[in-house]
Amino acid sequence: MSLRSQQHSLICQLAEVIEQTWQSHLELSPYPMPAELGYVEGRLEGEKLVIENSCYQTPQFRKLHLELAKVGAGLDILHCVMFPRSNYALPMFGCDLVGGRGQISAAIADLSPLSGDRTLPESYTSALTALPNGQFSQVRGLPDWGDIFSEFCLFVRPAGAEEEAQFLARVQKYLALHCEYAVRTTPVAAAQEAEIVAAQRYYCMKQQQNDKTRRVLEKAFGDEWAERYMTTVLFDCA
Ligand code: 18B
Repeated sequence: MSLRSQQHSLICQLAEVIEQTWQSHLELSPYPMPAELGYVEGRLEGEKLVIENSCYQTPQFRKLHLELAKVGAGLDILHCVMFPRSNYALPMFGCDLVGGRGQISAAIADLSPLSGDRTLPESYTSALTALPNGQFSQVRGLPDWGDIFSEFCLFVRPAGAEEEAQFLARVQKYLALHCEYAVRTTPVAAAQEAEIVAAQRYYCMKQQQNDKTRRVLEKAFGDEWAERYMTTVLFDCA
């Protein structure tokens, strides 16, 4: 990927970790992404925005999406979501890194529950509780729409290389745990799928309310394009 080498080192490292974990644990096939959305460049007002998408699907996941974006010289973004198929009762892995010029301002990662009662499977709760608590000096508060996230949601501004390494290590564990669980999971009965679909809809509807993401896309591509991108590429419903 051409963007990757130009981005903040934590973004490059996390992109590597995500792809390696997917490749080593899951059975990847290509995901049919509209050709015009694989690599996108925009510039309306303000600076140039470049987006690179890589997408896969697997027996358990309808879409694995890793996106790298660069706005001008100063803003680097990594966005990743693993969307389970509607017949798999799995949480939603999501992660967002925003920063540039040497500093990541927002590092977010979560395994978000998609069950009707909005709780994680017991094996996630016990594995995540057992992880060592990171030492982060700047923990950030979730926005109003953030009720989709679990109690294990990590949202920090990592201060320095040591905290960046801790963030990376923790996300690597979230990913490995999630992939290992996913491949052991059997599909649910058809009658349960509606609940999973509804929970994914709710998750996507909330994420679409992130005005910080929307504004970046609107400034480069316009309001209509941003709306279409947020609802069909970033957070499409099952
Ligand atoms: N996101 N993020 O993915 N976002 O996509 N992101 C920001 O320092 C983009 C996800 C999340 O405090 C910011 O404040 C763009 C996923 C949360 O109000 C910017 C793209 C998750 C916040 C962007 C992108 C997620 C946040 C402000 C498309 C979680 C804090 C940075 C490539 C699983 C929101 C800052 C708040 C912030 C931009 C979370 C600029 C353009 C999957 C919670």
